[in-house]
Amino acid sequence: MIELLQKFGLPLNASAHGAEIDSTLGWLHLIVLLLFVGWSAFFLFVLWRFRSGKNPKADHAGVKNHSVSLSVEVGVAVAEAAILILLSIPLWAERVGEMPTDEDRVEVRVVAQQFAWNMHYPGPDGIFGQASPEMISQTNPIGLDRNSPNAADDIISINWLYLPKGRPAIVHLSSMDVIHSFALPEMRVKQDCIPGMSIPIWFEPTLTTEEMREKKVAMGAWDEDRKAFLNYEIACAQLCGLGHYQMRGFMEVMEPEAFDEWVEAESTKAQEGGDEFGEDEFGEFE
Ligand SMILES: [Cu+2]
Repeated sequence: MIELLQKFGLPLNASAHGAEIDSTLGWLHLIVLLLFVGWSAFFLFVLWRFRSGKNPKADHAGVKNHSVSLSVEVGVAVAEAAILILLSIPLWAERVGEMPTDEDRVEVRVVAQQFAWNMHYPGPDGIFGQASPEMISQTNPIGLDRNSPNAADDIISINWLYLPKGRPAIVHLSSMDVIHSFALPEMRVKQDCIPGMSIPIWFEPTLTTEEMREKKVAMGAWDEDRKAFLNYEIACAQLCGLGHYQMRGFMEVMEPEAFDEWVEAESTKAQEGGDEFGEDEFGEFE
């Protein structure tokens, strides 16, 4: 079933909880397919049963026995309620309930704006520095106050999210202007970013960017333009303005050791007063 969905464009799964989402998606498609076949058969039956050749005069009384139609309707409602109550709600509750408290979890703030994704890491101390709207400028898109406590080692990046493989990632989503939606197709993650709210989501990447590329090559999908995989992408899944189409970010999933090194290096760079939004950052984005 999942292979079939992949043939129709479902991206490969690269997160720990993704298989559950895919199986729910599979059941959903199966049940909707059954409904489609059932209703189509009923439609054809009605066309034949009430054809004008057999029914030259309209019958204004119509059907008198409703027991068959009632049981079909109840059956459909029960099936749909089962998808919602037994499959979807438990899965959803698991995602939005308790956030993981593992020692090795990674927390990031992602601040959406027209039309970019701003990433804010707490740095090696694990505590976010203060950000305030008054501090926002061309070079400081989230308004981070470098002089506030715990802010000196914070890391900021634009349109590139870096995460380690095999460790839970908690992303705190917010927006600076309108409603955006943070979508990571391979992670089976999609959540609206709403102005005035900080919404946490969490997932655990299971394949590094490099492993995903290798998997795609092994599948023989590399040469087909549509399926070629260069990077995990962040899509804005909510029409958010004229530049909505440009709101495309990237995610790099690294080995945990490489990620720790990256945090160390970027944090040092920030503390030495290096401009995080130097040419290389924009160069990569181009
Ligand atoms: Cu957007």
